[in-house]
Amino acid sequence: MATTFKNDEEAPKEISLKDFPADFVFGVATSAYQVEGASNEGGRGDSIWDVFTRTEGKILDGSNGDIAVDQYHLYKEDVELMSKLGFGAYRFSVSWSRIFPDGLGTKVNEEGITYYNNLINTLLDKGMQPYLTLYHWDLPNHLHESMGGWLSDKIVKYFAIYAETCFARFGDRVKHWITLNEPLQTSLSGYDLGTFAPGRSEKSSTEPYLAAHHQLLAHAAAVSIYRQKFQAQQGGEIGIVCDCEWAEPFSDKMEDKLAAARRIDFHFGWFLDPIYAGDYPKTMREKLGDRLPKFSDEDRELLKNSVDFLGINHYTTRLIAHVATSPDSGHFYQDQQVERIVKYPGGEAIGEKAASEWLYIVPWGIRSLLNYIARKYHNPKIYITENGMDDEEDPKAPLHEMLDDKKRVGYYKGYLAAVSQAIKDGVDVRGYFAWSFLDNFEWAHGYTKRFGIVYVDYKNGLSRHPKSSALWFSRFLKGGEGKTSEED
Ligand code: GBH
Repeated sequence: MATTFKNDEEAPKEISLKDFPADFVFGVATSAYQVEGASNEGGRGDSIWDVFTRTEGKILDGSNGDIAVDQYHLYKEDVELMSKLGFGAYRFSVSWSRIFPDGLGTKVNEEGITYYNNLINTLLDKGMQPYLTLYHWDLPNHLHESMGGWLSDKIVKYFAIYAETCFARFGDRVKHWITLNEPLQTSLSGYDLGTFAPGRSEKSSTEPYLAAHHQLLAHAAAVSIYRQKFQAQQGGEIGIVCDCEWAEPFSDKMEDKLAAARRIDFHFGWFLDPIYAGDYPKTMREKLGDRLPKFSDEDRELLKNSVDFLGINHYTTRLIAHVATSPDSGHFYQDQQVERIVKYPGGEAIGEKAASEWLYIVPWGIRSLLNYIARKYHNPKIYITENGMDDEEDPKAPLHEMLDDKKRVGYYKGYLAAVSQAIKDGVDVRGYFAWSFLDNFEWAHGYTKRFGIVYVDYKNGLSRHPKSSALWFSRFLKGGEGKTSEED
């Protein structure tokens, strides 16, 4: 059973750089569709998100990523600012349809290559390391329309061509590769709930599992190409990013403990068990039967140990109880028979809520999660590839109010303290990326939620303004104690 750090008394109140190993990486993260914009420039083809955002009712404020925060044109200023704040790394994603506009991989779009070369070179000039995600949800639309995207096994081949092209063109300078961002969300939100592109919920008892299967095979194919053809000369490393909410049993009852374990299996064991051990978790195989695709012996061999590191996106924690019928809609939750709860049995909230309904602030959850992963998967090398919280957009609030993000400063201090505790527990965490560098297009929530440590003024030329949290990071990274008192 999982170790918990609930009611943790040891968690330090203040943290400093000295609480982390000397070579620990601190970075910021974004993704292509959320920040780049320039959707019709540079020879880029449509992705499924371009099409999805045009569908009435899918995006809360009716917006899209056509312009987003225009990083395509503002990348130099952005890199300059990250570096000035003291970050050593930038995790960004490549828009697949900038490299291959129809996804088929027949002809490279050189303008797309040039854009990422410029971005990568600017980072290196500033002494920052690029962490490149190949896929952060923006599938070339043609691959979806013509063959069903992630539902088709043909996608494995097209992803492999795309990945190989990126290794060949960027790998002389990019030493940290991520194949997929949160394959769970592609499966669950894209093919079960229908809240993300491609917005399917027609066959939600089977399609999420099929989409996950093909994502795993595509990941394994890309890793195998990297290892066989590039890794020896280029000397980089490759991994995957999974989103891992922590699941704490609601009570000491055995059925709740089993429910929490099941929840973890369905949430990230779904991807990590195949990647570390070559097959889906037993709980999933038992519950899903024939709805869960099967790996061939060859698949298993390709999948086993197909990562040099594990990227973890972590935001929040839930209490988990066993229920016959889950209150959450979606087949995925019905299949798990769990209820995700935000109040302890006594009625006390698990943590303060951020702006998004799903995001409760529970710093000890990340320490429990990291310890669980270290124990279950033989202490892998880990990067926290996303961590952060959002504020509600308020078009009427004065700028100085929006920049004064005390709650976010508290979030980062709490979570970083818990990460440093996990390192002391023996978990092999090598780096940490704040989500996000900038306010940006928050998927189905459009621009109504702000996750940035840097504010973007949507009404004034998308100008960038560091929030208190960015300034806090800056002092922290320069070896200051990380106290907020100076600006309070
Ligand atoms: C990450 O996903 C993404 O990688 C990143 O692109 C994103 O901007 C960031 O989180 C913040 O959301 O309100 O019912 O629609 C984290 C996992 C999956 C959590 C989708 C929120 C939406 C729930 N996220 N989920 S709902």
